[in-house]
Amino acid sequence: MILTGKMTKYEVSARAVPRNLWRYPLLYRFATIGLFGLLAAAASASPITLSTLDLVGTSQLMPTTVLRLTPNYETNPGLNPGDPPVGDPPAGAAWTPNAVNVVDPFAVSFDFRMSDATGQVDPADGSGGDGIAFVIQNDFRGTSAIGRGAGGMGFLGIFDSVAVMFDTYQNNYAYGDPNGNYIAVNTRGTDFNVPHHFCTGGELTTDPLKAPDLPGVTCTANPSLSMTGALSPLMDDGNLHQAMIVYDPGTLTVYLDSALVLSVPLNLASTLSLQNGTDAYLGFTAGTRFSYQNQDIVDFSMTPVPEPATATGCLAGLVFLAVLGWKRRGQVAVKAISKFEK
Ligand SMILES: [Ca+2]
Ligand SMILES: [Ca+2]
Repeated sequence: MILTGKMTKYEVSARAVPRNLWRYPLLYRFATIGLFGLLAAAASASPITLSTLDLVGTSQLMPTTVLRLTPNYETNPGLNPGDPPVGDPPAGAAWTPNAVNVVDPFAVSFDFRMSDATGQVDPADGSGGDGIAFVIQNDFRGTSAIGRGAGGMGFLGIFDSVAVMFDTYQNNYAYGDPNGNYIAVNTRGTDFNVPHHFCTGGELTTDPLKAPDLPGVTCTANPSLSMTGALSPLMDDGNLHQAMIVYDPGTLTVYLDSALVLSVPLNLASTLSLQNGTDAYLGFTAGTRFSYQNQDIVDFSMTPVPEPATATGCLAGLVFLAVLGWKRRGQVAVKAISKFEK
């Protein structure tokens, strides 16, 4: 249920357990308790109020409780594209005020909207850039962390982080973007993160013969764990899109509009340096420059996922309940037939 669609919120209370439960056989009691345990775990889906996030750079909370990571600098009155308010190129970030456990299984879900795409044309997908990233980080700046805008998407330069990039602008040889509408998962462990995908000849580039984008920065592995091909439709088409990211230690899986688009090997506990060995900040970054768009987060929630052993126990309970129900119906039917035969 958690892996394939929107998170469902259940209302579960002790009163929901049948009052006459204890009259039933022992196995039935365990199966029932297992089922309600599963429902209770699902009920702990926690919406994260956008107004509680710590905002950095161009991020602002709109009156309609939309988190705007970057505005479109070209079409918003009062904003001068040549003079963005924070840095150049512009970048925005927003973080949970406290670090949260990221070593146990969890799922995050958010809706995003990238609208009013104008400006410099990306041959791969038209105007509009540069995209939004979901970031897990324990940077030394904490909730003040922010990286470079434009193709840096607001996370280039954030240390000790993993970024899930929803990239809407194809950058050149330096970054190696496959197209102008794809998703990738990037990390350089505890070093600062980058949107570059390849490490070629010890440099972060796809073409070592050209001047490096980050002179003096060396690498030993590709920053991208994996990336998709061109997605459809365009993520910056102005419509609301739902993203879900599921972490099970060893694997990070990304869903877009309920479709599985990427699954990468990742162990956060060994990849990052975490607070108390367990905690990091969660949040979003975005960047823009010359190719403009509003980049918004509309809602955000986090759900602990039951441990596999618990989930298996609950599943066994559900199967047992189904078998019990089938047998019970059979007995009722037999009794009913016997009644008529008398
Ligand atoms: Ca675009
Ligand atoms: Ca890009």
